[in-house]
This record gives sequence, structure tokens and C-alpha cells, in this order.
Amino acid sequence: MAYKILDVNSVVEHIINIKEIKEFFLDDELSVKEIGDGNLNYVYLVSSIVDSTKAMIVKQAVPYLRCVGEEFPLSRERMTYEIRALSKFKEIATNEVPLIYHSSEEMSLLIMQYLDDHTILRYGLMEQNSYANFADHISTYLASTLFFTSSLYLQSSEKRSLINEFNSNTELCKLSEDFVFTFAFMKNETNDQENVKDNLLAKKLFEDMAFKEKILDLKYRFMTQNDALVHGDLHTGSIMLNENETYVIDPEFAFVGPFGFDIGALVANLCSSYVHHHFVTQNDEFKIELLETIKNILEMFSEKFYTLWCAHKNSALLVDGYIDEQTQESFKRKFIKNIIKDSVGFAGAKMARRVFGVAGVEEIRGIKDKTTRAKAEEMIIDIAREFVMSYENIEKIEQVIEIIKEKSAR
Ligand code: ADP
Ligand code: SR1
Ligand code: MG
Repeated sequence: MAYKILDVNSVVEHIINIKEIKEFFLDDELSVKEIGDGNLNYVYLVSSIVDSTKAMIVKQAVPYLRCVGEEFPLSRERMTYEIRALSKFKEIATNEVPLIYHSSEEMSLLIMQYLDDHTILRYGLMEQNSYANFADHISTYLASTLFFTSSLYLQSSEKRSLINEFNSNTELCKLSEDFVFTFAFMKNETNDQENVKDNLLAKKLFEDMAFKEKILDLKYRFMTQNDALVHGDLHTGSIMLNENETYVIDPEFAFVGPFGFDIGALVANLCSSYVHHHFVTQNDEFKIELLETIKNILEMFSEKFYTLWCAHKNSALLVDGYIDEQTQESFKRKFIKNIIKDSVGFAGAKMARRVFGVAGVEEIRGIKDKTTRAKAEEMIIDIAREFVMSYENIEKIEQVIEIIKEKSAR
């Protein structure tokens, strides 16, 4: 089918003859609402008028960047990678990925399970909601998706096929190279001009060569390290959850990249939430909960990843019998510690890019009072800078928490 851009008026007509969709809705009359709040695509909620429990999400990529407009062309093939990644992640982490009803690379279209009882984590945290099972769920997702798509599990040829399947996601990888690692740290027309203007913090950051040199190291890792299939944009807006379930959505930035990239994105966004609550709600109990969540995610990830590795011998990297048990154990422990170190580095880059870069995060950029927002941004940069400068020296997960505490105690 030739590609055409759908809208609220044409969605139903387009999807209703697809077998799986017809079987789902039968002859029900349907209503359509556009509910997208992301930066890139259009998201429609299609529901039955007679039975509101019957609903699904239709997501389509358009050939431009939604948050900027048609003047920023972006190839709609990004949906091809979202479809491929969501399918792959669904196989690996079934409980944490929505069900796919239908997908079409030609139409850049994905029809999936409507998460009707779930909240976007970013907004749930802003409302001070607690999610007791979140660290457990997301560490399972991270450990399994990263392990099972890496050379620690796959055979050499399987890993290379995976790279071939994903690493032509060039446009979105380039977006991250530009917007995560570059433009947000220099004068650039895409930055939040209103905020950058006459801003001493921006001037200091843009002139901070020691920091920028470290960012270059991280950018180079991002561009060259083919560790595992990563989601590529795992901020708190890509997670929908409730008390009992956690789902990861929106993996259009997926590519075979560094182990630490997704973990870093998550830590960065949880830190932004921490800073938000430090200044806005001043809820100390909730701040402690956020720190606990970060610690639990890192610890649980490390243990789960290690357990998976011990349970699967003979991979592209490690042939059974190559080294003795004791050497294997210390090799694996050190390897995982290095993933945590890199995650902290990426967390720093990902936190800092949200301050002056094109795409901010609601919990910081949405702070109405200018003075409070400026203070929050200063703290974000303070924590982010320390992460970026010292990530290679992180030996214990507790040190990550100490950095956040120390930088927010001044
Ligand atoms: P983008 O690619 O533009 O960032 P997202 O995939 O993040 O789009 O989706 C935008 C919004 O649509 C989400 O923030 C969420 O509110 C809603 N959404 C997306 N997928 C689902 C889903 N499966 N169930 C319920 N809501 C969804
Ligand atoms: C133009 S950059 C847009 C940003 O939105 C996405 O969610 C990614 O974070 C990307 O960097
Ligand atoms: Mg999104």
C-alpha cells in the first residue's frame, strides 16, 4: 500500500479492513482522538463507542519532526525501526512491551495495545506517585533486552545480522549525536534561545572545555560501540506504568549501541525528577524514594544481568572451557561494573542536554517561576557535570547516590 498521511478522519477507514483490527472491533462504531504528546509522531486512540473497553493505539510517523514542523524533514522510515525494535523487545521482555496488533513499514504505521490503565512515568512522578514494582520491572527489561541482544549471548553471525537490521537507523542516530552530545553544549540555533540569552550558566557550560572533552568521549562511544540493541530514547516519557505493570514504548531510536545508553537515560530522567521535587514540591520523602529507585535499578540490573550471563554459556565472546570459573566470575563482575560506569557518563550527557537543548523535560522546563527554574537548571548541570567528569571512577553504586545528594545539599 502506498504511503499516505492519516488524520483523525481517515484512520478508521484505513485500519478497519485489516484482518486483526476487524476481528477486534467487529462492527462497532468507532471514535478517534489524537493523543500524541511526543516530539516526533502522531498517536491516535481508536475506541469502540458501544464498548469503551475495546480500544487500540494507532501510531504513524510523518516525514518531518512533529515538534518543529514540516520545515524539519525527517524520514518516516524511523517507524520501520520502531516496529522492528518493538517486535524484538516483545520477544525478549514480553511483560514489559505492549502487544502489537498490526504493523506496516510501507505506511510507517504501528497498531498496538492501548495501555488504558497506565500513566506516563514522567507525569506520574511529577504527581508524586509511588511505583513499588517499577525498579524490579525495568531492571528485568534492561537486563534481558541488553543481555539477549549482545555478544555475551548471541553467536557472532547472529550479532552481525542484528547490527545489519538496525544500524541503518542513521537519521535518528544522527539526531542523538547532534541533540544529545553536541548542539546543547554550544551556540546553536536549535537551542532554547529564550533561555540561553544572557544566561551565565549557558555561557559557562558552552566554555567548559574539560566537560566538553568528556562529552566527546561519550559521543564516540555512542557512535562506535555495538554492544547490544538499545531502545535509544529511554526517558521517563517512554515508560507507561501502574502499581502492577510497567511498559516500555516508543523505541524508534533503537540501534545496536552501548550497554549503558538506556540505563543512563533512565537515571538522567529520574535525577531530573529528583531536582524537580527538590525545588517544586520540596517533598523530602519522595526525593528519598527516587534515590532508592535509582539505586535499586542499578543494583537489580547488575544482579539480573549477571544471573543471565551465568545461565547462558557459549556465546560469541565466551566459549565454555576458555577460562576457569573464578576468572569468569571476576571478568563478569568487572564487565558489569563498567556498564554501570558508562551508564553514569551517559546519564550526565542526557541530563545536561535537556537544559539548553531543543527538547527539554517538562519537570524542569515547565517550572513557571523563572528564578526557581534557573536554580533547578543549575543543579541539573552540577549533577550532570559530576557524572560526566567522574563516571570512570565509579566503583560502587552508592557513589552515584552520593553525587546526587552532595550536589543537592549546597
Ligand atoms: P513519539 O514517538 O512522538 O515520542 P510516543 O510513542 O512517545 O510518541 O507517544 C506519544 C504519547 O502517546 C505518549 O506519551 C502516550 O501518552 C501516548 N501513547 C503512546 N503509545 C501508547 C499506548 N500503547 N497506550 C497508551 N498511550 C500511548
Ligand atoms: C530534535 S530532538 C527530539 C528528542 O525527542 C526524542 O524523544 C529524543 O529524546 C530526541 O532527542
Ligand atoms: Mg516519545
